Amino acid sequence: MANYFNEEFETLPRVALEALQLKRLQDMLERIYNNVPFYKHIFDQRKITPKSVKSLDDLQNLPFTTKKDMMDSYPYGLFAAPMEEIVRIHASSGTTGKPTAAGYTGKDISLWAEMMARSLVAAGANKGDIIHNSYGYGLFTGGLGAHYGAERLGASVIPMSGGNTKRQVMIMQDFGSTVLTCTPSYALFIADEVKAQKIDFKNFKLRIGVFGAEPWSEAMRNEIEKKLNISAVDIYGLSEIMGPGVAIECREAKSGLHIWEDNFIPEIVDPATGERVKEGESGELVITTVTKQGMPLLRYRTRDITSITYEPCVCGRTHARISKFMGRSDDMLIIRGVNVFPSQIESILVGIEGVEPQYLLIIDRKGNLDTVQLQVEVDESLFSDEIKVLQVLSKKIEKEIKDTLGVTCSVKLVEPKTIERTEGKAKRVIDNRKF
Ligand code: DLL
Repeated sequence: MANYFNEEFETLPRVALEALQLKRLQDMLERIYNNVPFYKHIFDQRKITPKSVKSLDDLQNLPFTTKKDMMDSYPYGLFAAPMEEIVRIHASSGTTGKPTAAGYTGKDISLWAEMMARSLVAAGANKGDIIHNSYGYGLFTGGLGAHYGAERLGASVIPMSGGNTKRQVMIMQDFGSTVLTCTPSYALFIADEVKAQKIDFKNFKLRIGVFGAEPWSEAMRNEIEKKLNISAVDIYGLSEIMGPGVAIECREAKSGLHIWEDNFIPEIVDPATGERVKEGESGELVITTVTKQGMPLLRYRTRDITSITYEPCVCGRTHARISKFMGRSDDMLIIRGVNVFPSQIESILVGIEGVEPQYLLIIDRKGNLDTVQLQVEVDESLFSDEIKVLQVLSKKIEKEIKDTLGVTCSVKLVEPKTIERTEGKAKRVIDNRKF
């Protein structure tokens, strides 16, 4: 089985990789300075020119691009290529107000397909695979992104999109799907359906899962691998930068996601000060796209919290690895002064027998005090049991959360399958506080 999709670039020695990054960065700066008035304006204001950048280190003196800049330029203000060259437009899922639009030239689409093909191979897939793609097709980049990558690899892609889970299970079994691509929460949803139909994943041909678009813990990986009888890896991406395939775990290490550095220069910064943090320390991921033509972005603040390592990896890829994401800086909840990421709750729940990692956090403010109710689904086997067992279980969850996160919450156990499932990104928090 091939180990790499593009061996030369995936294993480029670091010195060569960094030289390539610098060259591409300098070209990209010229491109945005000459074609995007927004960038010309801030460069002129700060008296910087594309020529000011002589080394990769100089990048940190350049301005950031933020989500707000994208919104202010909505929809096409940051495009660097004329509309004649833009062949596709995607948009972020944006929960409030307008989405952000991203335009791609034909070259960008081709580059994206290669990044996704590299990612699939890193996950362990190859030409002979049948890729069951349950990411949503549409403005969301998941469906089409994974689709083009699978085709570039030369695998057979089944363009399922999300929804109609019964049919998904039938197709998966009948067509002998070997790779599943979807959100991790939807993978668990499919597992529930398989269980409800009293079929066993051991009778399926599925062997690999490529899951992303939302944070998921190591504990959730173990749960998914066990339930679906597969090897599962984490994939990262965002519409503003490209979609799925910006970074991927390799099947050999499953320890950090290789970010394709020949196209994306990553930096990790302190979200409050914007200063770079040390290797291994967590902070906000900032990405500069050095090869994109349609909408190149300079130092884009992703708001995703991770850390980076340049340590060599057993798989032989030389591209740096970012750690599994804690969540987004704007998803971080501050409950009675304590910082909490929903993914930490998930990790705790996966470790407790009798409950499913399906939960909903409801936060209110009574007087000046935050109150938290955590609704958790229990296992079918437990729900029919006597009240006392359920009481003991809720106390146990409350104690684990208090001990691990330092947050007091009241747990409400709910019947199996009562918490709303989505085929896309899971909704885990309802915050009723008014700030
Ligand atoms: O979620 C692109 C994607 C599709 C990635 C399919 C992976 C698989 P957006 O809808 O623009 O794009 O959302 C991007 O989702 O900034 C992160 O906050 C979050 N996200 C994406 N992948 C991961 C991941 C797609 N593996 C936003 N772990 C990003 C944690 C993730 N969060």
